[in-house]
Amino acid sequence: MDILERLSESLRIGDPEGVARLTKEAIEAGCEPQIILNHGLIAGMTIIGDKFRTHEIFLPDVLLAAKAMYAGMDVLRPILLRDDIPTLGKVVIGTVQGDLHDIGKNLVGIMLKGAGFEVIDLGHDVSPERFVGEAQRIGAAIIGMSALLTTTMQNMSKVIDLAQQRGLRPQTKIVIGGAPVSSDYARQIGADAYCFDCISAVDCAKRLVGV
Ligand code: B1M
Repeated sequence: MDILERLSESLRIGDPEGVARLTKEAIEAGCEPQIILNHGLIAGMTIIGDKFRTHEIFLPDVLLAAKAMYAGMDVLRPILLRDDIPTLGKVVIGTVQGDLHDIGKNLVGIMLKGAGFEVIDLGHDVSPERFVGEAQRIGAAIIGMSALLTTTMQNMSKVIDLAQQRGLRPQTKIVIGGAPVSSDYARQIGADAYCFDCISAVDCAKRLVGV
């Protein structure tokens, strides 16, 4: 079995030590960090999602897989982050109110930091008031929102409405992402962009700040 398949399997059985060790081994074997992320860690988590949907596994299994995912991200983080580039602008990022899923949002944060953005991560379950208040306080160029639940994605439009009321629009750009959202949804709620993954989020953020 190839190392990335073993990594994905180790994540699926919720083995943080195994995931950390195999992530290091993949790096030492010369694998690109983004390949390790996509074909090892995210691939494993996608299978977990499918099995959870079909009731083959249950919430505690998903939690263990999430812990294992973080063990891999901890190894990759210092490699993906570079501190030798000038700042491209400030991004306030968070998962919307009512939503605890933060793995994808954290990956987006890491990739944006690695590309040179100053990222202010508000965490998960972030209220519209916090998103907008913090963006206003620090003069953010971009507000980035993540949602993984169909029941929480509607909270994105509350943030956009509040940003509009406080006079932050259109100069503060709004980027959204997460499994249930799409470009159509972004258009519908008046966001500036939808990003499919953490790689496209970097290109998208650069385009929005004119780099
Ligand atoms: Co939950 N969960 N979960 N979960 N969970 C999903 C989302 C679900 C699809 C599973 C399923 O049924 N197949 C389902 C949602 C169904 C729906 O709404 N239609 C679901 C459910 C139902 C729930 C609960 C309600 C379960 C329950 O309690 N009965 C509950 C809700 C809790 C809450 O939020 N209030 C719940 C809880 C949890 C855990 C806590 C156990 C755990 C989260 C742990 C954590 O995040 N710290 C968890 C997990 C891990 C998942 C799955 C399995 C994996 C999510 C993940 O981390 N994926 C997920 C199934 C799935 O998505 N396939 C599922 C890996 C991550 C890298 O991908 O987050 O999509 P993702 O991020 C991507 C892109 O979307 C994009 O870039 C990232 C990578 O490149 N992206 C952005 C994301 N945000 C972006 C922002 C951007 C740009 C791009 O710009 C700002």
